[in-house]
Amino acid sequence: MASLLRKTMGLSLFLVLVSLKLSFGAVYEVGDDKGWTVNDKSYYTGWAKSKKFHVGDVLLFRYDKQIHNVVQVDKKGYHKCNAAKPIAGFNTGHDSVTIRSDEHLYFICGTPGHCEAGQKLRIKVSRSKVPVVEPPPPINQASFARGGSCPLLLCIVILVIGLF
Ligand SMILES: [Cu+2]
Repeated sequence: MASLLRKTMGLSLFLVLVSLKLSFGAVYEVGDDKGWTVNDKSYYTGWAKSKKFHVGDVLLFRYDKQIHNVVQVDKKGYHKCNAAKPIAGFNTGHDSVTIRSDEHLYFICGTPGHCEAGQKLRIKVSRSKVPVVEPPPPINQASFARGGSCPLLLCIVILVIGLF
């Protein structure tokens, strides 16, 4: 019974660790030190191209809220610089947007003329973020009563239990 409890606790810990690892995405400050503002026309395109975005990552928009805002729009709104049908709007000057799905995201500034001048951002989200489970370190097989190999998940559970 005690051993079953330990195994269950070990498995729970393992699952918690895996889910924690999955929920921590990267945080990207949009525009880096320039922030969210009017730059040259291709600035944000170039900025986004240099990154690889995944579900769980966070986009941080920093800007002067007296001058700019952030409007999430659809593809058409992005290309036409039209903020009339916003998906979401932000105006605190320090807004975090978490990428929730692998759909592409489009943001523009709602201040007249800013999007046209290049304050627009398209985020292409990479499909399928396969959770990276590091391979367990080599195991001394003598430590296993049965010897031989074991299924990967069982090995990991045994390793986790061994941490207790
Ligand atoms: Cu603006």
